[in-house]
Amino acid sequence: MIIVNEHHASIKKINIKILFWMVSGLLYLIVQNVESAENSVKHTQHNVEISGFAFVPKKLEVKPGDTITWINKDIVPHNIVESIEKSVISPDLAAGETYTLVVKKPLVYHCGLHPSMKGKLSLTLVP
Ligand SMILES: [Cu+2]
Repeated sequence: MIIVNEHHASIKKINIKILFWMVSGLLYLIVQNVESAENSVKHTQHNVEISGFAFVPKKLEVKPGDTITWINKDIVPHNIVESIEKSVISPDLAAGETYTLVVKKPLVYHCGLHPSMKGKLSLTLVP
């Protein structure tokens, strides 16, 4: 009787081990798939020129993870302030200076030094 019980116990142990490895393998495959799906999304670099007291282009459709670089082509400083919370995005950019941001969410913005200068980044949903 004791021998039979031990035999059953060892089979259970082996089954639990097999189950553990199967679950681990499955999780690994799921993680790999999610990672490759994320890597297959092409991120784009966009430039926004600050020129003639305006953001050019004023509106831009971007994907999460895209990079935006603002380039100040004016001779006066400008900056970028998020318009809803009024949170400062960039420091003052002197003539020729740039500021780069990786987009994570839509952005409605203006220049804190010249509030009539407005811009918008809207997000395109990635399929
Ligand atoms: Cu400005």
